[in-house]
Amino acid sequence: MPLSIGQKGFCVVLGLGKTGESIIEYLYQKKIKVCGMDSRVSPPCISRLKESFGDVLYCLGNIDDDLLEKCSLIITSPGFEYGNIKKKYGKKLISDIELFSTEVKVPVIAVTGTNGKSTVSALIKLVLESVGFDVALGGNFGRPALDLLKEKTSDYLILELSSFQLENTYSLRPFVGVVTNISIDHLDRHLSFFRYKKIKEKLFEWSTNIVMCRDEKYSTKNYDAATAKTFSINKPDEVGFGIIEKCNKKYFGFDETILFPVEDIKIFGEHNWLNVLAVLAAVSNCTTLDDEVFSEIKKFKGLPHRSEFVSQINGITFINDSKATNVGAAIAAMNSFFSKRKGVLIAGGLFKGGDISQFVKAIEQFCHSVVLIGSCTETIKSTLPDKVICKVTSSLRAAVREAGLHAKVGDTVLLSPASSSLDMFRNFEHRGNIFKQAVTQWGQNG
Ligand code: UMA
Ligand code: ADP
Repeated sequence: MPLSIGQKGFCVVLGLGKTGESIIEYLYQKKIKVCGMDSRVSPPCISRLKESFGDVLYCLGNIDDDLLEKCSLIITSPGFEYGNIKKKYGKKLISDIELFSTEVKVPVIAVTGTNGKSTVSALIKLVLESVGFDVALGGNFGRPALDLLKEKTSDYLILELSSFQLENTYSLRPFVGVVTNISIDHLDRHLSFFRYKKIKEKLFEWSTNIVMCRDEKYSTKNYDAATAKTFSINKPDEVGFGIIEKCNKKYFGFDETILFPVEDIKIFGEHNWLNVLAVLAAVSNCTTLDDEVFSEIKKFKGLPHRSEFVSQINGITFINDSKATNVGAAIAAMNSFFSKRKGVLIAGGLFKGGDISQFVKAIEQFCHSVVLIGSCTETIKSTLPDKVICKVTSSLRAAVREAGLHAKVGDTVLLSPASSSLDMFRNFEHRGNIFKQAVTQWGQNG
């Protein structure tokens, strides 16, 4: 267990992005001496930081080992690749989530998992608000966790947590902990699936009420009927949510109770059924599952860049799933959009590591054509069978034009890259927005 905030000495904050800024503000208000470090010479928020917290020491363009040695605590941003710093100073290295955990008084609903975190977190917030709770949401969702401590009237704080944020966290004890699913991701950072999985599984130990998927291998080991609320794409059971089939119609259900028809929700695909079941299980720890809850879930149209309908042009449907940055997410999207009819997939980018063979198997099953972009095109192309048409383009706009050439009336063109966007775009939102513009342009020109 790392040291607590040094009363004597000073703290070092690694990374001066959104998280770094929130940590500096937090420590500054507590009158703790702090030094902010960033490997960039001019991180985006540096002028704002210097204006608001002028007497903080900023170390830019390099990481000063001498200061790391002398400080009493190092607090890292999730995206900061600390490599040797962790090896050398691991005992005094913590995350912003650890700081948050030592201070928070309000019950926390923590959501982690490989895919579906944002969708589940956003929907939990909407549902709890609809029944009258005051709720704030942050963490990986965008608003740093320490900012949430400013919310003085909240009944619940919802934290979307990435593996990077859970990694140097020790004291978080959520009232509800949701693990949506676990599949291969971020191998570039965690090096092995085992290590990545172990980090996510911390929530099983820490949460008073755990919510998890019965269909996943990880859950069998951690399944504790006494405290767990589980969900499954199959039939519900006495402690679990699931899908009930009656007279050829599917319903969300708990035990033997039918809750509402699956066809009433607006978000698309079986993966979103699982997300809805996770939300039902999570909020059942806070409120009664009644029509008010169900109607909020039915209204939810989903978040941008996640299985987002863009338009239908000349009988071809375009879907923006830019947030699918790993293999598991892209397979879930293909399964949703191409299960009745094969379509055209646009994929590729900066590959984070994952089971390429599963991805290729899904492409073979679901796609008649694939258009590849980004730095991992060769990795994917070399493994594809000849029967799938495969084209490589140098830009996303060209990929949309190429996809348009191969799509037939009635087909869907799906951007679901299975890779991060950082080799060609600022982030997944930038990639999704360029895709949407390219589709509109294609419609006007084609
Ligand atoms: N930096 C260095 N050296 C490095 C790496 C980064 O100095 O080796 C510096 C950068 O120059 C930059 C700062 O560190 O100034 C950036 O820190 P950061 O990448 O942690 O960015 P933040 O702005 O603090 O955003 C982080 C999360 N980013 C990552 O985990 C990469 C945001 O999640 C999160 O919303 C935010 O904190 C608030 O909690 C984004 C994300 O991409 C959405 N998450 C990944 C994902 O969803 O897959 C995990
Ligand atoms: P996260 O915050 O974990 O990245 P999101 O809700 O933003 O999750 O969804 C990201 C992508 O993951 C979506 O674009 C979709 O392709 C896929 N996805 C969403 N929910 C699930 C799920 N339950 N299982 C598998 N894939 C999913």
